[in-house]
Amino acid sequence: MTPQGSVWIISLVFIGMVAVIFLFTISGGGRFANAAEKDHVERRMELIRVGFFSAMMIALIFVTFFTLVRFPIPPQQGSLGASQVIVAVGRQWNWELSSNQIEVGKPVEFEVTSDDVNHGFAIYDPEGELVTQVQAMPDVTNKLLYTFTKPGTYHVLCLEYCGVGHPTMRADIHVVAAATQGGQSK
Ligand SMILES: [Cu+2]
Repeated sequence: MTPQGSVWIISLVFIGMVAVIFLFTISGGGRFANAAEKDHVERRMELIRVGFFSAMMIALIFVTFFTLVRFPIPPQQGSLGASQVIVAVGRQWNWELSSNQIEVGKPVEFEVTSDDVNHGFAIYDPEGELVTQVQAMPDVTNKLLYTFTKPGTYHVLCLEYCGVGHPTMRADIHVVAAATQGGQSK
């Protein structure tokens, strides 16, 4: 389901729940035989309201927890343990990559920085869809961890306007089948 679809369903469910409370309140109001009955009904209504909103909060916590997408930026301190590491430096106006060969199916750690101004390090797949990105900043190394799942020629583009040569900031990354070493890989 698309994120928009999920948001629609969640919104409609909660709108429905609030509507039920309104209808319940309206239908129960303004007809008490005496003060004791009014107190009794009001206490019952309060219990129902508290229970209802508690249930809503608990449901919301569960829905939120189980629909959260893992934050795509890995820990920035220490090693990420990836077998492939590529240092990427952005500058006006090109990308310098320590390697442009990546083995498919194995995590690769990008260590991204800039020589001059802020750039946006973005990797697009062969169909032109953005697969991952991180900011390239001077004096800072941002780590990006990504596992390519299909081979092909990927393109690195700059996502942050950085001067007249910005559209020419382009590099290719070749994602290839895993090398066979000692017959272990297949
Ligand atoms: Cu740039």
